[in-house]
Formats: sequence, structure tokens, C-alpha cells
Amino acid sequence: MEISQETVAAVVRQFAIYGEFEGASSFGGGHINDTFLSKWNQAGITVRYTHQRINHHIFVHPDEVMENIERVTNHIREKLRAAGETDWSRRTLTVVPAKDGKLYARDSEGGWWRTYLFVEGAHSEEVTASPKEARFLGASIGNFQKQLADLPPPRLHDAIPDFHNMEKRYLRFYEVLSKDALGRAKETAAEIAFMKENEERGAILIRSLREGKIPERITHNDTKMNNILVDDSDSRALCVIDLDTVMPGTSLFDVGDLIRTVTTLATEDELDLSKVKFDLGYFEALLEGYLSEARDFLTPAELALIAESGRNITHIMALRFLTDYLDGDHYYHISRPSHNIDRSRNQIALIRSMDAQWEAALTIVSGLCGKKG
Ligand code: ADP
Ligand code: GN1
Ligand code: MG
Repeated sequence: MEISQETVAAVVRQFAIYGEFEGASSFGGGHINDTFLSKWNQAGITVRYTHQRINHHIFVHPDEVMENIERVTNHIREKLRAAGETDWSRRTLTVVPAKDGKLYARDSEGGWWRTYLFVEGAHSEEVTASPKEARFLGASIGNFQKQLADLPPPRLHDAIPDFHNMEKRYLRFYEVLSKDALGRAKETAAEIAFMKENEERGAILIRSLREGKIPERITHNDTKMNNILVDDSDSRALCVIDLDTVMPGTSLFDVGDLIRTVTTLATEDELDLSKVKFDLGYFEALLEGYLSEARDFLTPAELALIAESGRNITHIMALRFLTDYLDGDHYYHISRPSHNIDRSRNQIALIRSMDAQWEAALTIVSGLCGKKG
């Protein structure tokens, strides 16, 4: 549903922001929430804020999501301050509460909104610029997991229960497929066949977690690279954003989504599948960065599944995009009718490219895990 300027102008005024509202415009390319950037005149200085209408069909308890985000960002901020870091308001998101003290505000149509300080001098990217940048991205997520390892109880809310539960994702896929409401199964026979052939290996991470072979940790669960802001000045990963899905999970969900998005120079919806290639150089650089922060706390069982995590999360996305296409595109934002099936085909191409270089990927992981320092 389109959001009118009037709705935005009315809702942003509910937040505890000083000064004169100058306007807001749509911003960013996320698939889930609606993001706006606003400008305010604060006694002669222009200050910008980020506002998001939370997709409450997906995050059905937005108040709980905001509670999670407030706890997580406060914890990280305290850590940064204690370590004597400066510039901490660019290194973690800052929630701006509403004037009534709540972490969200409601619009006249029942929408749920939140506000963050806009992180200036940073941007998000869709493809990695260099192996050096891949290293920074990896280190930022290793560090994020480390920062949250000692978050005091209680347990975070499950923002989306079973978010990366492949067995449940398959059940939903079969349900949607059996209805085939739009008659799209025929044209997607090859992708459906791929999903059926690979169902067994898709469950590796979720089964390992359930059986206690790998530990539960606080993880981000949506670490695609455009959810990490990069500093304009030096290309360093500056701030991990899009925190809606931070909740208990496995470290492998995060490293897996990084592998999915950082190790190919094609975007997730690239149509020329010959460009969708898994790049071992970026893979190694990414893992070097990640392990520089995470190797001390990861268990041998987690390390052994690192390469698999990339394939697994790519597989989940391929399945989710296909399911949404068969279901009539209700979940992801799309900008063309074939967008979801294009994404699914792209992700399958990436899995095939990983498969083709599997032994080399495993050799890189064992080389890195053996390395000291
Ligand atoms: P979605 O859940 O829809 O993906 P995100 O939280 O990822 O929404 O935000 C969409 C985009 O908006 C991000 O990729 C980023 O470019 C930009 N963005 C979001 N929050 C901020 C912020 N606080 N400062 C600067 N840019 C932001
Ligand atoms: C969505 O919110 P965004 O665009 O960063 C999705 C992720 C997928 C991603 C695929 C809550 O992420 O799980 O990996 O699209 N987020 C949710 O691009 O479903
Ligand atoms: Mg996002």
C-alpha cells in the first residue's frame, strides 16, 4: 500500500525530535520495511533521521521487535563506550523514542513506525567492491556476534519463529505448490525439481542446532551485505543495521548469509546467470575477516559447517523466493512480475557454482581454521 506524504509527515512528528520538519522521502532498497529519510531544521543545522514503517504482516509483534532492538543497541553502545570508542552513534543504531516514551508510533491506518538517527557518511552496497572490503564485512559480523555474546537475560523475543527452519520452509513450499493458485508450477518445473532433489541437505543447519551439535547464540539472521553500512571515507564496515531479526539462532545463519551475498559479484536479482559465480578469493577474504573476530568463540562443530552455511542460506533464499512466486508475491517487495522467480533462479545458479568449487572451498576453510593469529 502506498504511503502518503501526509501520513509520513503526521507520524514522524510523534517522535521526540527537536526542530522544524522540512520533509521526508522514500529511501533504501530493503525487501520488507518501508524506509524514509527526513530532514529537520534544528536551530539552523539540518539533521536527518531514518523512519521505517515496520512490516507488521511479517513482524506480527512490532513492540517486541523494538524491545529486542533497544536492548541490543544499548548493549553494543555500552560496550563501545567502555572500550573508549568514539563515534559510537555511527557504529550502532540509535532508537529515537516517540514523545510518549514508546519505542514506536502508530499512524492513522494502523501502521507501526520507528525512528533511528540517520547514520551520516555511510552507505550500503549490493556487491562487494574488493576482497579488502569483504574482510571488513566479515569482521563486522564476527564482532557483532561477539558483542552480543554476553547480553544479559531474559532471552530475546523470537521476532519470526522458525525463521531459518528449513524443514518448516519446505512444508510451506509443498503447501503452496499443492494449491498452485496462479498456475505457476508448470513454468517453474526445473526450480521445483531442484528443491525436491536437495531437500535433505537443506536441513543440515537446523537439525544440527536442534540436536545440540552446534550452540544457540544471539545472531542477526539477516546479514546480507546491504544490511551493513560502510563508511564513505575508508570502506570499513561501520554499522550493522536491519536489526528486526536479531534473536536466538546459530552463528552459521549469519556467516551463511554473508557468504551468499559477499562472494558473488552479481546482485541477487541479476538476470544474466553467467555472471552469478561463487568467487573463492572473496570467500577467503570474507572468512579471514569473520574468523579474526569469531574464531575464539566458535566450536569445532560450527567451524566444520562454515562452507555448508553459505550453501544452506542460499538454498533457503532460493526456496523462499520460489515459494513467494508460486504464492503470488505476497512477501517480498517486487518491482517486476518475474522478480521472485528471477531471484530464485539466481540463487540456484549460485548454489551450483558453489557445488562446482566445493572441494576448493573446504580446503580454504580448513586452511583458515588451522591458522594461528
Ligand atoms: P529492510 O528491512 O526493508 O531491508 P533496512 O533496515 O535494511 O530495511 O533499511 C533499508 C536501507 O535503508 C538500508 O539498506 C540502508 O541503506 C538504509 N538505512 C536504514 N537505516 C539507516 C540508518 N539508520 N542510517 C542510514 N541508512 C539507513
Ligand atoms: C529480506 O529485509 P531485507 O531486505 O534486508 C529478508 C531476508 C532475506 C532477504 C533477501 C525479514 O531482507 O530474510 O534474506 O530479504 N528479511 C525478512 O534479500 O524476511
Ligand atoms: Mg535490509
